[in-house]
Amino acid sequence: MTFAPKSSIRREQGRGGVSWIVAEHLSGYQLTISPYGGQVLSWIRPCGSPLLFLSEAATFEPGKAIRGGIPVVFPQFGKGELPPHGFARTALWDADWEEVLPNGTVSIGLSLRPDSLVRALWPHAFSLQLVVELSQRLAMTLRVTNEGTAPFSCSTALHSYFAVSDVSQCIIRGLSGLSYIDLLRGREVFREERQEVTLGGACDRIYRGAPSDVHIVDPAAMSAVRLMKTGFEDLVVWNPWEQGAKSLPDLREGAWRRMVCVEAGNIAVPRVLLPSETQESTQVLAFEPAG
Ligand code: TA6
Repeated sequence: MTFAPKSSIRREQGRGGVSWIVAEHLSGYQLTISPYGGQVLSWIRPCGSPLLFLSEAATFEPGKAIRGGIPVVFPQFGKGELPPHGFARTALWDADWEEVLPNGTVSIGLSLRPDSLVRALWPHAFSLQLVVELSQRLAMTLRVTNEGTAPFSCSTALHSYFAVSDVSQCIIRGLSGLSYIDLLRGREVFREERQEVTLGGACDRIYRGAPSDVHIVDPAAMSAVRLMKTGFEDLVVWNPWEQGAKSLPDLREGAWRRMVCVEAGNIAVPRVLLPSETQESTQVLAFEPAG
């Protein structure tokens, strides 16, 4: 008698007193999501190799962001009137469904609506929905709805931390010809001429009008992650490098070398949502061997 592999989903006691959602697809890919922040914490290949970086020094305390995985950025990107990258990543989301679909895809729906604390911070009626689907790919759909009677402006992003052997060897393909805002050079705008973008030091760039398809290549691992996006205009490439990492207490010494952030988002030009309007954005990640 042969047993066909099946997908599964369960709850596990996570850190910070939160119950984590742990899913395994019949292909062997695994996923962990924390309702705190609506945050994917891990995405692991069938062989056990993690494709996302999660800091070993990450804090799992109320009010603090978890460094790693795929934080959800809303309604503000970066620093501003609200906490850095907004309040969605430090809020407790509702888990609306956790199920295995007939085709074996694991589907998880999370949502966030403003509580009194959030309304005091940001007086707009909104709802966020994040749908995460694990098959041999990791698909995420982020929906922002204006539930109020007046327009509001917001930025959104999926702040993905990718695990790499050595960021100084990492190659990002698909950005050539784009203009980018360089946050390390006074937000000046430059043009990317390289077919293959490599990082030789600290990098904090917002590539504008980025294509729907880019590759993050880890030559040492002979592998790549393909990032496919819709409804996200920009891509941020970030690594603090050695000096910048020293100001991040939730990043172990030297850990900066094993991560690179490539973040799909609507950042350079925040989106205005009219009453009842929904903005839908998707990101699909797929592992690919890369010779
Ligand atoms: O993603 C780029 C960025 O905005 C950088 O400027 C850096 O601040 C990074 O986000 C990390 O932000 P965090 O608030 O998670 O430490």
